[in-house]
Amino acid sequence: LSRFDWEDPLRLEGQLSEEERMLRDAARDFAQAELQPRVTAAYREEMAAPELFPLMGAAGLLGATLPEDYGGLGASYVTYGLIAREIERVDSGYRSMMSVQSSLVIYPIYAYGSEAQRRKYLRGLCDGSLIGCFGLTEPDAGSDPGGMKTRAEKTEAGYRLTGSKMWISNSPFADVFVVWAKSEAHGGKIRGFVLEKGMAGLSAPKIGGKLSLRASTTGEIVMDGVEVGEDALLPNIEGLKGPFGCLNRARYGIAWGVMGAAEECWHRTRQYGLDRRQFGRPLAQTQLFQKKLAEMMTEITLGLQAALQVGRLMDGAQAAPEMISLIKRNNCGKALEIARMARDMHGGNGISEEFQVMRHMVNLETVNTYEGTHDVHTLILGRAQTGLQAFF
Ligand code: TGC
Ligand code: FAD
Repeated sequence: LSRFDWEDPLRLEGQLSEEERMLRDAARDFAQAELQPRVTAAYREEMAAPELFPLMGAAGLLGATLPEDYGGLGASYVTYGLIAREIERVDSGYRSMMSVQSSLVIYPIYAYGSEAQRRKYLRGLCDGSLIGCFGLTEPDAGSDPGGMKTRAEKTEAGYRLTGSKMWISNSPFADVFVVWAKSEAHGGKIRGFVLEKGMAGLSAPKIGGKLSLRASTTGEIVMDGVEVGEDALLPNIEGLKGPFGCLNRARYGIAWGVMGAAEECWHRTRQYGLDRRQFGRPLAQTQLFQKKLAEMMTEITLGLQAALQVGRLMDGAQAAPEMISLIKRNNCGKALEIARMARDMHGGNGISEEFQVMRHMVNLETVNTYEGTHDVHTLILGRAQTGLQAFF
């Protein structure tokens, strides 16, 4: 039998290709060099950070799975997950900026857009010279996006959009807005539209007072009769499966990302327990402390292994949405538990920004809620095995 590596108990490393490891290392170097030094102040001051997009773009972190022809790297979904893990090791808000851009803006324009839309937006979104946002949620339609009120009315030249979106990552500084609306010209079906900053009637006020995900900027999207041409419509999708197709990818990335945040909490806590002495011995030499470290190691190892399996299935076009619900739900829930334990195990220092763990804990409250709440994914998994709809 061979040696046990506590940092990689089931040898994830050996299951990655050379290219995946290389891109993962580049993402880690970027995150540690560019993001880690700024995150404590950015979180405290709730700083907007649009300047990070070109930096992430130059590092190849935006739209990594997109073909090279359109500005991506042609990377695997496993690589995309590894990137999310490295960014979220620093902060869930920074991973949010990346995953909205990659999965919720670049992906729908590529998958559902016309060739002209792809050529117009994708390169800029991949290099970070354009910032995107995704408007699905509304003040009265969160878990139930089918209840949205935003409407697209047909005009002579195209459409007029009216409605408002709530809790939209990146919207206050976005250049490109992918928004979903019920279109009367398409029998009231949900359709996607690409709007641009500066259009008459379009505004995106910032939402203040967030106690979580403070390093990511969140806003509304207000559409007060925004007139667009036919060329703003995403032509190749209709119905809720349009936004859900994007959410599948973002939720998958989140399942990896939260494991990065959890690993950071785990590693910091282990070190803290080795350094901090009480009752004449290191905290790490107590049974309760070791039990909690064992829980952390176990859940993270299983969560990463599950995310890798779903990633391999995605790369082979074999993944089902319920698999993604399973890992999004479980990994977020476990990461949140781990961050709460880490906060507790740091004692008083655990509430200090310097020790980082409480920021992760508070961020993970958001991540457990967005992209389908923990309970919404519970109901998706309940429906999958009973055939019974329990949402309403
Ligand atoms: P339901 O009847 O289940 O489905 C309606 C249509 O959609 C299709 N569909 C999917 N297609 C692809 N992938 C999926 N995961 C799909 N889920 C459903 C389905 O086949 C059907 O198609 P068709 O052709 O038959 O019409 O829809 P429902 O209205 O009963 O919805 C149920 C529910 C609760 C599961 C769903 O609405 C849901 O997932 N709610 C959660 C909403 C959510 O996740 N919002 C996220 C907003 S974006 C965000 O949070 C970004 S955070 C920033 C960041 O990522 O960092
Ligand atoms: P609600 O749907 O009102 O849910 C409230 C509670 O009720 C939850 O616990 C939920 O699980 C529970 N619940 C709901 N329905 C049921 C049911 N049928 N049975 C049992 N329990 C139920 N959205 C976007 O479109 N784009 C973005 O970029 C984006 N970014 C976000 C960034 C942040 C910081 C946050 C906080 C949110 C963001 N969201 C975004 C919105 C997010 O997706 C929604 O907040 C989420 O889907 C939940 O919707 P809600 O807030 O309306 O909660």
